[in-house]
Amino acid sequence: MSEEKKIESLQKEGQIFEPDASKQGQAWIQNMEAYDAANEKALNDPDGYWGDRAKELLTWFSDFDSVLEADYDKPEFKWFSGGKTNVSYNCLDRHLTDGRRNKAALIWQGEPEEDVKVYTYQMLHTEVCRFANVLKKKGVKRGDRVAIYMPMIPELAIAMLACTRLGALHSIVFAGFSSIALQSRIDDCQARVLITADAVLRAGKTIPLKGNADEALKDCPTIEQCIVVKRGGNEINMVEGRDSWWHEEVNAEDITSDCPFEEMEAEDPLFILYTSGSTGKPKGVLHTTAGYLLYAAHTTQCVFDVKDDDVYWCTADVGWITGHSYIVYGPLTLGATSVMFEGVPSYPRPDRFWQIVDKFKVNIFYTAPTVIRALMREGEEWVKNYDLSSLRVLGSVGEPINPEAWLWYHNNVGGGKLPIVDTWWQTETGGIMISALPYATPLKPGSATKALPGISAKIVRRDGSVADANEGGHLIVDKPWPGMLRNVWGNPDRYKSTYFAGFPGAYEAGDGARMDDDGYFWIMGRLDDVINVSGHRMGTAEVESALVAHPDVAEAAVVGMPHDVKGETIYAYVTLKSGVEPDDDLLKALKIWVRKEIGPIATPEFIQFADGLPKTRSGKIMRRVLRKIVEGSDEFGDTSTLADPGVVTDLVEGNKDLL
Ligand code: 6R9
Repeated sequence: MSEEKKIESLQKEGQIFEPDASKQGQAWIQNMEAYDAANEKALNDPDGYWGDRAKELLTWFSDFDSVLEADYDKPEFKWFSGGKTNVSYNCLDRHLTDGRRNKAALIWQGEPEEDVKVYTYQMLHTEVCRFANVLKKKGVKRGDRVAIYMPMIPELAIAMLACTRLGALHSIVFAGFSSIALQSRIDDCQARVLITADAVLRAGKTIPLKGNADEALKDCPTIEQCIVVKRGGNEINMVEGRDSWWHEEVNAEDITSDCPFEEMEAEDPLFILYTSGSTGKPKGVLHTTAGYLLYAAHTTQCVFDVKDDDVYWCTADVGWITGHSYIVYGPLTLGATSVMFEGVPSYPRPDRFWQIVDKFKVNIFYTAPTVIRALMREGEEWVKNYDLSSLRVLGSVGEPINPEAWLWYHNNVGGGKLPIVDTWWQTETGGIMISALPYATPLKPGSATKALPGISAKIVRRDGSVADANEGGHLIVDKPWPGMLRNVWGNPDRYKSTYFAGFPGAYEAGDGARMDDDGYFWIMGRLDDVINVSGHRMGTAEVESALVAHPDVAEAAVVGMPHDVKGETIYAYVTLKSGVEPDDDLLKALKIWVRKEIGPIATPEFIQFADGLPKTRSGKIMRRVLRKIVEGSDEFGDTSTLADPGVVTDLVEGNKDLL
């Protein structure tokens, strides 16, 4: 069957990909009976379930007295009260005596091919202790905030773990953010120390970074010290008394000296991470010690089924929550081998990811739909040159994966055999909430499938009543889980109003979703991305999926455009695959295509062909900007997190031509 036909039949019949029978029973949760049993136990006896998991996965210096104290009114959630532990101890020290000290903890692939570093657990422990001693000398102590603004280099993971060793909170700001974004985040959390680098190596270029830090620090009175890693070797400005080189600081430390870890309370703050800024002013999401670490480790185990001799690779940047939980904390708590890659998928050629998979014989590969679509655009020849037979589990995160991209990933990367775990979660949830379990859950392309055991996710109407099957509604979680955020830094009111005010007794995710007749979740995207056409709710993601399923389309973004009669009408921005020229025939064909795929109600009234879409640096389309364009407004709000602000000017021109 041709790929197109297959997609068509998929959407019509809701084709299900059953787990490969010959492999079933191998994963951590072996089949749906085991899932049901775990889920039932976890929902009926959460204290028993999470208490057992906490003892299995973490090492405690003092046992906890209670598993959970929850108060939705305050709101306040305390997990594992009375328990004492330390994150860096769980990620490093205990693996020195459990048979893993010579095992690779981190395999780092630099942007230049020859730049590879491998840190065993022993070596990583040494480096973390050394750097923790540096921080200690600078006066960093329990409860202090340390800002980190670094490229994807090993020192980033070392810095994080060093903070946790001392009980200091890190606040990582993605190195692609501007100085303004950095300044406002440092200002919000009042960090004492900034750790950065001279430059970021990206797509063959040396992009200066320290200059941004200098710019930000002009207006950051709380920062006393700035430690700089040499990565690019470019000329930088060092401020006397404030700035120092990482290598000089570390070399001054005794290579053999240990750094004692702090015994932290379970609920002591662990880190702050500002949400990506695709909506409104960034919020400092606060995670705490034991619950977060447990949840990161637990989900790494059940969703990715990481085995002891696996090579596991999550392609996210550590600057996002995905990198925190699934490059560093989850895998290292389990004693796994985690790959960290400095470069980009498309440089020097669009085969870099597959080359790395082949080179390190990666077993588990976790990436984002935006990456898949970009690589899909380049054609499957790039995948074919490599031996990807080491792969066992494929993952996806960040946005709904449209069936077209799902199938491409499944067929070309997964050889038509591998399960794709489409993982729904958020910065706020700390770890994966809704996902298939590999080799257990029957898969439906485009659906994140079912909530993990113990995660009580529901779709409700505005009044809190549970939505019918296939009825779109608000995604909420009405039982606490260990990885949930504990506050918005410095703003408890916002914590309450954003997450707990909408639906009493539940966490509100802010996403729209529906559940099908089989109890599978279909995430429609942020609720502000839902379009209401003549009273029919429509996920922009659904229309986008349909457009992207067309063979000529590379990417699509759909927004609602105000309409006198219908309330809103659909306006689509479309980028085409290389070599395809836009014309009126294609425009008509696309409208017919969407009409056929979803129904007349979903037909875009306008389709604007564009060279690029406005994306945040994490690859999320900034729909807020697209909506403003169709409203004819030029008040785009904060666009400082856009990867390429120039795209917006082009889109405004294109919009004028069209209307
Ligand atoms: C992990 C991460 C969270 C938002 C979330 C949702 C979207 C993430 C998704 C997904 C559909 C998935 N999202 N994973 N939508 N399917 N598998 O991305 O965290 O950056 O906080 O974004 O991303 O809209 O609410 P974060």
